Amino acid sequence: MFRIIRCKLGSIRHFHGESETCPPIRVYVKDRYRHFVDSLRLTVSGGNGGHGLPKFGGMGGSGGNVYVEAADNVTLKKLTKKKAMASSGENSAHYRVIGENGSDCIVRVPVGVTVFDDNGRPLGQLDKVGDKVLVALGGTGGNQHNNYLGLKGQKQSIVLDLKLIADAGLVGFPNAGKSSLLKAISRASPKIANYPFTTINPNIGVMEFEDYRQMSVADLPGLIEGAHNNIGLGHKFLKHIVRTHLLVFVIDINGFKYRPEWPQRSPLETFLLLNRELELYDDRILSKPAILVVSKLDNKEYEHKFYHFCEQLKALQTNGLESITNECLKSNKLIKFDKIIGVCAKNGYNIDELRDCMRNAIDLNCEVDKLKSNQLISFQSIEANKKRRNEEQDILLI
Ligand SMILES: Nc1nc2c(ncn2[C@@H]2O[C@H](COP(=O)(O)OP(=O)(O)OP(=O)(O)O)[C@@H](O)[C@H]2O)c(=O)[nH]1
Ligand SMILES: [Mg+2]
Repeated sequence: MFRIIRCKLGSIRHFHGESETCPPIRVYVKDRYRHFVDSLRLTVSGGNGGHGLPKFGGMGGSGGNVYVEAADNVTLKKLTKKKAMASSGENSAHYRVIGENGSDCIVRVPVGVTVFDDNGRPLGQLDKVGDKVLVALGGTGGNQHNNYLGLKGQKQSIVLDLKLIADAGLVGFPNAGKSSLLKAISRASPKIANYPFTTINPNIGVMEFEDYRQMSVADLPGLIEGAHNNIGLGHKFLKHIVRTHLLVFVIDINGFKYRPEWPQRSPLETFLLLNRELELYDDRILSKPAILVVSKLDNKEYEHKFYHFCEQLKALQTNGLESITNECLKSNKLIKFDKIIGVCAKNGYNIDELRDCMRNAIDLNCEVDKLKSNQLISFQSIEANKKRRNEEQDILLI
């Protein structure tokens, strides 16, 4: 009988009985290398300027510059080299009096990267393919102004910080059904399992519609009570939702319980805890457009639970946060949902409605964000858009 043993370096040994029958075969163990990199430090050096030739008044070539450019199909993880260096300019010589310039070095990074210098000052933001930032200038070639001595290229340490740019971000506690939802609404196939922190790195799925409109959705690792104290995976991945147009809160209709010794939280308590964790990370997130998805509504029995939860939320909106007595659940501000929808990822219940609802919300908010950034519309028209959104704000009941 064959036994397969996973060895230290991802190799697999086949054993037949006690004796080894073949040498180890190295195979790629996917999970082992699945490490998501969203921040990286890099040393960049511009090329040195070439020396001039005083005898002939010859000028050295300038050193190349280093640029960081946004491109498709690259990840920060692929940037294995920690240094990026442009080439130096050519010295002036009797056979070529004007030296050639050094070639530029281009560091290709994924879209969504912000480049910072060593002091944390932003040098540029790369939001679309082709966006480019100059991070190190090449030295000037030697000429009569610098005594024919080529200057050194600029050298500095930069930080590349990636914030995924997805249209919508799924946030919720572990096991809420975020990845199952991503699978149901898009073609993504994330890992799904019945234990907390199945997702340890963000997954991106693309929702496609009949008119070829595409929208990206990010499934983030689950947050838990106390994430602000770095419990669980902490707030590490929350930076990725800061730039999404829509937040999708996913709450399990059965509530949440992280460990047997922890209290069982009702859906309302789960919502309040999630709200609190987001507020503790950055309270501006709570002003973002959001919808609430109540998951795992497998059958009619859950209907009354869902209605009850909606009633509780309505009461909370009317009575305000003062009505909450438990200090652990308190926040200063409550997120406002554009829609509340009950779904079941397992049997596809309300999934198409959710897709439509997300699309409408994203389209509306993309429009507002675009106009805001281009400053094409006046404050009044932004307010009009907001008003329109508020008017549309109704509860979609099953
Ligand atoms: N009954 C039922 N179970 C579901 C449904 N959706 C997801 N589940 C189950 O809930 C468990 C957790 O699902 P995931 O999609 O992995 O949850 P998650 O929120 O991504 O969890 P983390 O990655 O740990 O944060 C799995 O066992 C799923 O099969 C549903 O609609 N009905
Ligand atoms: Mg998951």
